[in-house]
Amino acid sequence: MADLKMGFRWYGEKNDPINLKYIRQIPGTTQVVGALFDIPTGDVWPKERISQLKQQVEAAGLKLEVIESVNIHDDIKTGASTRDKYIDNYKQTIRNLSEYGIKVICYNFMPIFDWLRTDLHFKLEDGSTDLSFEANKLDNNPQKIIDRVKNNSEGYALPGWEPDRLATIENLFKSYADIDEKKLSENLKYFLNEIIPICEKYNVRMAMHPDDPPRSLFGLPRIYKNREDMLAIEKMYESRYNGFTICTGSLGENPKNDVAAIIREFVSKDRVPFVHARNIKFMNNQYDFHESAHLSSEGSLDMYNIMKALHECNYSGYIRPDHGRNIWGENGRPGYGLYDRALGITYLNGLWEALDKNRS
Ligand code: DNO
Ligand code: MN
Repeated sequence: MADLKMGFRWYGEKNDPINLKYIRQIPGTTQVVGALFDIPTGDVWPKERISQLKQQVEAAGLKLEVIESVNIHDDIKTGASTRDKYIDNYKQTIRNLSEYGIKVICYNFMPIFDWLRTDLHFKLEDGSTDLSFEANKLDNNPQKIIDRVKNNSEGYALPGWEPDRLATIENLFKSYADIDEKKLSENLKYFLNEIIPICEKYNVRMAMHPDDPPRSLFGLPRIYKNREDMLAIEKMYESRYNGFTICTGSLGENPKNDVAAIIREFVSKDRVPFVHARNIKFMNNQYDFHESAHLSSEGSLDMYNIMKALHECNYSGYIRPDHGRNIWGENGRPGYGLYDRALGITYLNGLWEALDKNRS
């Protein structure tokens, strides 16, 4: 039987209201997916800090083997003359993480900002809230978003749009003026050529996260949107250490992506060390969506089919529920509360047990 290594993303003692003890109480959960969120992008992660995080997690009876994310400095993405310095730092971070037993690093190659939503408190019929994306609510003028974040109307800043980053965002947009998909891909290839040999030596697998949503926004290039992009990325460096995070939600946000087929193809090639499982529901047109509970019947993705694809490939890697709704009055960090992600885990484990028993 293939064993899932089930994990739960945790933002750290200072930034996450969820106690590690509670994560330990979610049945079938053994891993914490963690990061050092206060280390500026581009800096080396110090050993003492990694060691401290690991000790905390282990003291709670859990394991720390997956980091999400070690973010990539924009100078690497734009191919600026300073990129080598940041790549050297990245290599040192890989070595440091390996010393503490880290096996997988999740990262993304999205310009300027991470995943993007237009509402962090989208109301569902049952009174719970979740994240949503509606194209017509996204002003394609980044300045308007900057103003919105400055007024802090969201309560929480969108990732990548944190208030302390706003001053630099305008300059960052300028630095991408000449960067199209081709150039961004060349810069990814340059980065992978440098770091994958280090990953091989230190046994740390890279797992690139899809662009979310999987299409260009604000005219910025996006290079991990679909199967074709994955084929191009895997060819950039042929190694199982050059891998993918398959995020069912992010890829599923384009109805043309057949997530189960993508899983079958890339898991069987051993290019998938990490999976994010979540469901989304299309609305308005086929490209707007809100996130939903994990259950197939609650969203547009067939989560049974997705888990079945993993099971057929004997997937034995790391997986975590991705985002969850805000339920039961928790009022947690949008997308990252305790309760709905715990329900997600229980559901995913239930599907897995049934798949296992059905086979044997
Ligand atoms: C969205 C989330 C992302 C993800 C980062 C990885 O689906 O999983 O926040 O963690 O993009 O770098
Ligand atoms: Mn994800």
